[in-house]
Amino acid sequence: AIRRIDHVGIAVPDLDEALAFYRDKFGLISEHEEVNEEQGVREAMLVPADGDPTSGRVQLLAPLRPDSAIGKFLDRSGPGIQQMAYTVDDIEKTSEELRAKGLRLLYDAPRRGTAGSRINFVHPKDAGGVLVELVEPGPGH
Ligand code: CMX
Repeated sequence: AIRRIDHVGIAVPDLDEALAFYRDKFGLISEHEEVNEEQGVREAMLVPADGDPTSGRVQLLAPLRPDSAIGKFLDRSGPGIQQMAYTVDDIEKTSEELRAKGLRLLYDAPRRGTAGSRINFVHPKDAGGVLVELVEPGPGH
C-alpha cells in the first residue's frame, strides 16, 4: 500500500546549479547525493533546512547521458517535474496489486533506487500523464 509522498522528482540540466538555486531561493538543502549508472542520473535529495523532518523530499535529477530517461525528458519537455514518488512498504505486493488493476509497471522486478531503496514505475500513460514511482526504502530508512 502507499504510505506517503516520498519525493517529487525534478529534471535539471545541471545538478550543481540546481542545488545552489534551491538552497538560495527556497532554503532546501541536500541530505544525500549519488550517481545511479543504471538509471543514468546524478541526483540529490533535498529537505527544508529547518523544516519538518518527515517532509516529503525534492529530488533533483541530472542526466549522465543524453539517451537516459532524464536526458530524453529534458529534450522533450525541458526542465521541470518528471515524476511523483510514493513510499510503499512492500514493493512486490504493491506492484502486483497495481498490475491486477490493469496498470503497466515499467520493470518486471524492482530495481535499485536512491540510498539502497527498491523502485518501480507506473507508465505515465496509465496514470493520467504522471510518471509514478514506487519506493520501498532501503534498510535503516
Ligand atoms: N512524465 C509524463 N509523461 C511522460 C514522461 C514523464 N516523465 N516521460 C514520457 N512521457 C510521455 C511522453 O510525453 C510520451 O507521450 P506522447 O506519446 O503523448 O508524446 C509518452 O510518455 C511515451 O513516451 P516515450 O517516447 O515512450 O518516452 P521515453 O522513451 O522517454 O520513456 C519512460 C518514458 C517513462 C518509459 C522513461 O522515462 C522511463 O523508463 N522512466 C523510468 C526511469 C526514470 O525515470 N529514471 C530516472 C529517475 C531515476 C530515479 O528516480 O531514481
